[in-house]
Amino acid sequence: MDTEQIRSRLKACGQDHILEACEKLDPARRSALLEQASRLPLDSLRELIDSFVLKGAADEPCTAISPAVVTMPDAALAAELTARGEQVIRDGRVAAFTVAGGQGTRLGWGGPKGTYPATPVSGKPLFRVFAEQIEAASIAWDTPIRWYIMTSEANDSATRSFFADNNWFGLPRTQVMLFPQGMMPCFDRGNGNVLLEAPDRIAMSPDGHGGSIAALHASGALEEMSVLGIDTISYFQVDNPLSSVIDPLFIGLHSDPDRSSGEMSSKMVPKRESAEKVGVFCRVGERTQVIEYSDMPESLMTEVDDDGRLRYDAGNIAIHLLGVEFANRVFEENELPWHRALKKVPCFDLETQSKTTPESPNGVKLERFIFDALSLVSRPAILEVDRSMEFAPIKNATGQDSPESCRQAQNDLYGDWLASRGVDVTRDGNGHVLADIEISPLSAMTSEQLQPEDLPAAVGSDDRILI
Ligand code: UD2
Repeated sequence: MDTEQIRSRLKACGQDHILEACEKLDPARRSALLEQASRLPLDSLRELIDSFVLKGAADEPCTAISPAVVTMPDAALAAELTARGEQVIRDGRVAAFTVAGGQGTRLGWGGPKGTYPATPVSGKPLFRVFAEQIEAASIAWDTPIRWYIMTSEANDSATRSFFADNNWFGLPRTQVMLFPQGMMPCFDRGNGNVLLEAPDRIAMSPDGHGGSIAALHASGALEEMSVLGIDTISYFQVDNPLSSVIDPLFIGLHSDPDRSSGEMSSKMVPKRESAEKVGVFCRVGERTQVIEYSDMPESLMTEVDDDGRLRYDAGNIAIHLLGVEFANRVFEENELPWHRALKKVPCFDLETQSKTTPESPNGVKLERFIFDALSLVSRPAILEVDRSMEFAPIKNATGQDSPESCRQAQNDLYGDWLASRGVDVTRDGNGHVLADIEISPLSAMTSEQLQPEDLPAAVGSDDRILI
């Protein structure tokens, strides 16, 4: 696109202020700004501003809602699905995929979230926790499992350096692929204009974990998967060290044509309480959908059934399986909606020619959410799993979903593993394990795989057990 084309397209979508900004710049900086502007989604920018920036999608009423249909397999079905899933893994059809582009601001950790030390005894970073699971699964099912990691512009180089400094956590370099997600401009919440963060630079932010579909495509990952015969993507967030990265039972359910269309499947846990900050799987009309906690009307959030159980309790723990064919279709149809978040965006004011740091939200960031793809699925499978075994995210600096709560969850889980093998484990009055316990998946992926010679005789209050 030449300069004149960029100028006329910016005008056509009402972004004349960028041209105004250009007038104050020397030629080199002007062309840098125009070049950045040319990479904006100029064809759809006006529509995006009118549909998502100037009015929130959350204004739509929640109608025709009922609870999602959830699968809770009994032991016989679980065994059947696990065997099916193991075959799919063994056939090399599954890849792991971590979304790690978020900024982790709530936790207050300077680096990429995956570098956060997460395990109770050795303080392994989250990335190593997943790498060990991938290595263990590759050995168990005798196939090198590919690991795709989505970063963002802000943390891509720090993430790559971390992997390089840690020798790719012992995985063959060719088994891991990192790629950055896309970026979206930030907008002025008042008039919808694209904001500048400097005289010659547009303010940008990551396009949400739903941007992973476009990023998987742009990076060549989807194409590579097709070439390698991978048809299933095991998607999980970087913040949850209990994620079972390659789960044969879940994969078996997803690939069972009687129970799923094989397009997208998700795990859920019953919500801890009505106000827990997780999205909820619901049926909306004929489709399954996640309604984000901030969009769920209070009356639905707190509704209980005759047994006193929350009617809408299927909490989204952000662990999904995506068919590669389905991901390609979602990319091509490009229909995931944009969600609007009001944020404080430091920006450059053209009138005063100075930088402003807002005290209240002045801007709109647009993000896509991966779970919106569920509504495009004809028969999704939603699997209920046990929170204590699969979900202990590190999100906040303190309190719920913090490093401390995650540490306790790991100690409790691995304490249960040891107890199931006959080890006497000391607990407090609330049943929480008092020692620090850490079991690497390279030693055992399940309690049954623990070797008798690795088991301690007993676990006291102050012990630190590393297996
Ligand atoms: C998410 C879900 C929530 C619940 C919860 C479970 C959303 C909007 N909400 O809440 O319903 O399921 O997780 O833990 O998803 N990420 C990117 N790029 C981005 C934004 C996020 O890679 O542009 C990654 C991020 O690195 C992290 C994950 O997505 O791994 C979740 O992001 P979050 O922390 O913004 O989501 P959260 O905790 O509000």
